Amino acid sequence: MPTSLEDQVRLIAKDLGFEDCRFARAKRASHAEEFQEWLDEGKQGDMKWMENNPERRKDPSLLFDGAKTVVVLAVNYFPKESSKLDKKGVGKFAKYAWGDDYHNVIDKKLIQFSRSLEKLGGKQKFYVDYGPILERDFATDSGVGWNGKSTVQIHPKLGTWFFLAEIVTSLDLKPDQPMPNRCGSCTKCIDCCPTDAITAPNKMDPSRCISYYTIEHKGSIPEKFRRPIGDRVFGCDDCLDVCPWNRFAEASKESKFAARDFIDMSLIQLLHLDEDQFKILFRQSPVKRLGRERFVRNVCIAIGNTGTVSDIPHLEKVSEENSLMIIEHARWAISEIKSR
Ligand code: B12
Repeated sequence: MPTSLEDQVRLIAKDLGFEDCRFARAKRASHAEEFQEWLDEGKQGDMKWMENNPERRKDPSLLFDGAKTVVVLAVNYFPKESSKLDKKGVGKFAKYAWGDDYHNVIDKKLIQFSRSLEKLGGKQKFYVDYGPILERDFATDSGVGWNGKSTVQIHPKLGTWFFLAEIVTSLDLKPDQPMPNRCGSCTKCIDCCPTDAITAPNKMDPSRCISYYTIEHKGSIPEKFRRPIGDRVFGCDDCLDVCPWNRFAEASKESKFAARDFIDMSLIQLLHLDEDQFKILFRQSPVKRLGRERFVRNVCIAIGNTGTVSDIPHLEKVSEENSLMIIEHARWAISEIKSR
């Protein structure tokens, strides 16, 4: 039987299937100033929601009266189907999006977690990705991992393939020690980025990041980034794939993160999804939030980069649609194929 409050909380996390659970003080984030600079420089781009309530985002003790501890949780999402990459004519989805939407999967566990903490006398707010909290700052403070040069948190056993979630609680839990940074002189994540988005260690510029353009950006994708996007249709894993710490990664036990069939569909099949088919195919997937128009925009780029003349009639068909954005990207793809 666990005796300390901290051990009781860790046991709840383990029972709910979290791979790691560590504690940090709910206080102003150690890198709050860097975040403010990031905002001041407009790095959030189309992610306008990042501008909401910056003071609260920088300091979880402002989330509610009596907030004392950030419980930082790690969730492994490494899909066991990870070998299925690089098939000709098939678009690439970032691995975090191969299965069901992690927000829903993890939220359910956080609700249960919070109820258990209530029984221990705690008041809580919890978040996974969407919340006003600098998740990676508190992950570093708690020692769940260390901040990699790509800004992705690295866990000594899970590598880079884990989601973060936090429960901010009024329970006073003894903070864990941060973990030493073990990147050493390695710069693989910086060197491999096709768009040089990692501008210095621990600094990345979303306005150069393929993940930003294919997931968050709302309009036309600037031409200079289209070729580097290659065959990617949603997100980018390059700075994660090269990380040497991933050699220890094991497949996630969460069946909801298992790869869904769409990761094997051809680019041409994806190009011709109508609105209803898009919604059905990506039901409960993070891709759904992108919407069909932006998804087809991405697929056009991937076909432009990898397709052959036999794909041109398919691109001509979508260029008859009434979305100016789709028409423009389909025409770009046709001209790219013709220029090869
Ligand atoms: C906005 C956002 C994005 C944007 C911007 C990314 C960015 N690097 O800022 C875009 C769309 C590009 C993006 C991409 C991805 N994202 Co994202 N994203 C977020 C979100 C919502 C906010 C991040 C943020 O505040 N950015 C602002 C900058 C200033 O903050 P930051 O990079 O987190 O930087 C801070 C840390 O570096 C911190 N820091 C912490 N420790 C240390 C130590 C030192 C020494 C230093 C100097 C700094 C430092 O200081 C900085 C300033 O506060 C978080 C969820 C959240 N609420 O935190 C998820 C989150 C960061 N994303 C996540 C994921 C999975 C991804 C992708 C891997 C998805 C993909 N495959 O396409 C990529 C990775 C790209 C990358 N290299 O970061 C996970 C990362 C999990 C992990 N293991 O790190 C998060 C935590 C979501 C989650 N709950 O799991 N994302």
